[in-house]
Amino acid sequence: MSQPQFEEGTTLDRFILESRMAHPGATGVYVNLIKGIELAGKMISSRVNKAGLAGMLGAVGNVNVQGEEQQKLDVYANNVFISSLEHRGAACMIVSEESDGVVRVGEQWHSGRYVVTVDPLDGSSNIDVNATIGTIFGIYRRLSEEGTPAQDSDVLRPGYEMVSAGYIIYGAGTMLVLASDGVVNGFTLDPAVGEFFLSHPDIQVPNDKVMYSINDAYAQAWQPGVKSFIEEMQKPERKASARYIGSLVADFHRNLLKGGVFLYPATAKNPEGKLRLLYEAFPLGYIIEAAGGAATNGRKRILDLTPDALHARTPLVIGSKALVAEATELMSQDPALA
Ligand code: P6P
Repeated sequence: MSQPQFEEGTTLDRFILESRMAHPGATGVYVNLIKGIELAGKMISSRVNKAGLAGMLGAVGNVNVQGEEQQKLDVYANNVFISSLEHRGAACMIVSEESDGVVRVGEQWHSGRYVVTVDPLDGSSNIDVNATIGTIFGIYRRLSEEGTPAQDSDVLRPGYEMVSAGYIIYGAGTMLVLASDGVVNGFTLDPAVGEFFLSHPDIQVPNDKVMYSINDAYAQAWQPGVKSFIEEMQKPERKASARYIGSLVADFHRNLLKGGVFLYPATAKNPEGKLRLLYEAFPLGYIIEAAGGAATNGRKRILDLTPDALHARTPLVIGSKALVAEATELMSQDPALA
């Protein structure tokens, strides 16, 4: 669907309101949902930017459902994201990396039309070293009847059934990247004004840049297909470069804008991979395809997968279409680990 043309400087609010006009049956519920996500992004950005001053660095002494040590900002981001959505009548359920089970909104909000999946603060192991981190979200339109309690079946679905996805990246600046109607737009926060402004309209991932992003500390555990791809990338004639920030949102965002491929493959120790399907691979897979790129699990298109559990993991190969295809061709010949 072609979107109305917006000039740079358009606010996110104007963008989502005018995009609604491209949907004759739109009721404003999606606009309401995105405004809730926008508010959460502003609040998390403000807190992240002064974390060192506000005593918000470090761990809380708990581990989350993933068995990962919870950082104070993880907990804050999760609470802010949920509270920004659960009292708006737009979302009926939230699935968060930081919450063991689904978060169903209160009975008075069962009318909510959308289910939101979220990694409230991806890359949180980088918080204490002031590296770029981010919030990743995916949006499904519910299958169950509006006004009734949401069901697990509203969210344990293929990724291609999502209707929108995005992330907020907290780096040198704060950007909200939103994929909707098959188009990816980037909005940069002006903290002095408190508004997101369109800065990257209609993002298309370059297909000519040879850049790869993988944690080669695990090279001894890689399957042959991964080893062959990385060796191919390291041939002088490929003129490749390598970057690995260790924060999925940061590595993804760089590849989205500049081109390249990010890989987090399965190993014998982690046969399902490390990254999460519902709130990491699916939203980023939705975004990259809308930007002209691709995402697989090393064998199949990520968005064709169906999670069997809320916190299901997956191997991930994501970025420029040609590089993803080259890596997947090699990796699909490896013996299955799971
Ligand atoms: P490794 C951060 O902890 C994270 O979940 C992603 O943001 C990142 O891509 C990955 O893990 C890094 O994992 O094993 O390379 O440290």
